[in-house]
Amino acid sequence: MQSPIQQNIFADDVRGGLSAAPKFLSSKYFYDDEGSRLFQEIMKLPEYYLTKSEYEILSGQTKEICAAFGAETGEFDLIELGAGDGAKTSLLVDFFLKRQTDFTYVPIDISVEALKCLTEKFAAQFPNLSIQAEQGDYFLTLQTFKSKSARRKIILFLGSNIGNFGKAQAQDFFKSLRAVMNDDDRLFIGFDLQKDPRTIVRAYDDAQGVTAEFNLNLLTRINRELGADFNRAEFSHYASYHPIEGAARSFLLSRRAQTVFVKTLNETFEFAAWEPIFMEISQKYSPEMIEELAHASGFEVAGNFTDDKKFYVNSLWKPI
Ligand code: AVJ
Repeated sequence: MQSPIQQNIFADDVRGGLSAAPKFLSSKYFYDDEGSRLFQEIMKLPEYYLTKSEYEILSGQTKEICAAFGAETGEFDLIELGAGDGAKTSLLVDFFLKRQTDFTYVPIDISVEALKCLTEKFAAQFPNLSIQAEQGDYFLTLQTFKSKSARRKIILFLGSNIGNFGKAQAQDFFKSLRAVMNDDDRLFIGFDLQKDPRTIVRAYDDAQGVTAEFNLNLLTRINRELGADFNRAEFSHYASYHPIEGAARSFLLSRRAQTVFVKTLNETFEFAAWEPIFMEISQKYSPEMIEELAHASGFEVAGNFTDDKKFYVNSLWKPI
């Protein structure tokens, strides 16, 4: 459920996206309760290597990663942006708790449902953990960071969530993070690396069709929340990878010429046969791009942790 203001922003964004040429919808709206559940399913898919690679890194190199955080002494806030189900984060939390480190875990997520699940799970798994969950858009929540506490901040941005930003947007995002960070704070980011395009396309076009469902669910959400009459059967999920840009993109293609009415907007939208709606970018990085991005946004790379296949990197950034 969203507030009336959020609902208006959603309606405006849908109007904007469906009126544009080419049409688009923002992937940030994928995560209603059903969308969050579908994303949990995606993470379990054999084709979706990202979660497995990051898990391998965080479980195999926990000690080195925590040492690189420099968090053995003093108290700090462990802030997680887009926390999701916290499966990977629990590896770090467990490690810190066993060393009696004094910290508060601050998960931030847009989905109420996801936060509730996470908080319950962590409360059961770690009775001694201090948790301070925050629901909201992390862009907005960010602004409250500086006033929140004087404690050292270790900010986690895992799961290749940064992939959903284009390159310019990613730089703006890290710059605004930098602005609320102090010199001894750290930022720990999960990047998906460039690799065989076939491996990437499979991850976004799985055999069971869960990713297709994940995309189509946004049409269902628009039907429910904005009174639209999208017929999901008339749209087809399509995933592509552009090896020069390193961009995986997904689209919903209109299978035929059709008209969709959105009641809340009191507007109709025309779709030509095979016209695409651009749904999501999942940017893949090269090591050079990561270095560049860090410097361009006011950081230096203090450490990189990769999996055996070099599919993925968790990069630790230090403000400069
Ligand atoms: C949550 C943004 C990392 O882009 O890989 C998974 C979302 N989309 N399958 C990604 C997603 C389709 C995912 N991120």
